[in-house]
Amino acid sequence: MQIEVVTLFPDMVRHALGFGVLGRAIERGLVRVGTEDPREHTQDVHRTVDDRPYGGGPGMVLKPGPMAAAIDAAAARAPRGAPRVYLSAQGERLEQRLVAELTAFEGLVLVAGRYEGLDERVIASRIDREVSLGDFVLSGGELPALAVIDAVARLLPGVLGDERSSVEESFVEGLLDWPHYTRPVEFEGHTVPGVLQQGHHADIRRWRLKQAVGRTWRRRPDLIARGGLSREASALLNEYLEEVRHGQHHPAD
Ligand code: 58G
Repeated sequence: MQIEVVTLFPDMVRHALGFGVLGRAIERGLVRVGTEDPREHTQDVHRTVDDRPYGGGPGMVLKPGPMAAAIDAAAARAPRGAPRVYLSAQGERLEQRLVAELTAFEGLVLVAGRYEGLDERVIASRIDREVSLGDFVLSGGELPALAVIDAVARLLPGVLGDERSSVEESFVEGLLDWPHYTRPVEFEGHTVPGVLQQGHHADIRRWRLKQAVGRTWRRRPDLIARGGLSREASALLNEYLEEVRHGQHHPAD
C-alpha cells in the first residue's frame, strides 16, 4: 500500500515511522509512505500557508491555494482511486471496521491540518472523507494520520507475521482483549491465574473468552449492546458475573 501524507511537518511524520513493526514493514516495502509539504506550493517570499479567518475571531486558517496544490500533488503520486482523508475532530469516528475498509485501497492520501484547519472549500472540492480519532482537539492532524497508518499497516499481509494468530483472535472480535501474563509466576505477591499455568488448551480458551466478555460487559457495555453475544460468550458472562458476586474478582476487573 502507498500512503501519501500532506503535512507542514514532513519530518515529524517520517521520523515517527522508523520504529517497530511499522518501521520494518516500510523497510520491507510492504507499506510506502511519502509526504507533501504545502509550503512547497506557496508563491510569495514568506512562503505563507495560513491567513486570518473571514468573519474574524482567533486563530488562523490554512490558505486554500497551497493546500489544494499539495493535495493534488500527493494524489497524483498515489495509486488511482486512493481516497483523500482529512483528519479532524469533525470527522466520522475511526473504528476497526473503518480501518479494515481502508485496507481495501491500494493507496491513501492523508491530509493533516494545523492552526484552525482547512478552508471549507478545499474540504468540499478535494476531500473524500473526514475521519476523527475521537472527541478531542489536537494541534495538528499528523498524530491521527500516523495512527491511521499504523492501524491500517498491521492488517496488511506479512506485516505482523505470526505474532498474533488471526484464528485465535477471531472469536473475540467485538470484545475487549483478555488479561495477559508472563514470567515470573509471582510478581509483588500476585500470582498468574492457575488455569494459565496448567496449560489445558480448552480451559485456557474458555477462561480467556470469559475474561474478555466480562471485562467488556463492565467497561464497554455499548460494545455488547451493539454486537450481541454468542451462546457460549453469553454463558461465560453469566459465570463471570457469578464469580464477581462471590468476590473472586478485583473491583477493577
Ligand atoms: C479545529 C481545530 C478544527 C484530528 C483544529 C480543525 C485533528 C483532533 C483530531 C483543526 C485535529 C481527532 C487542525 C489541527 C485539525 C485541524 C487538526 N484534532 N480528534 N486537529 O482526530
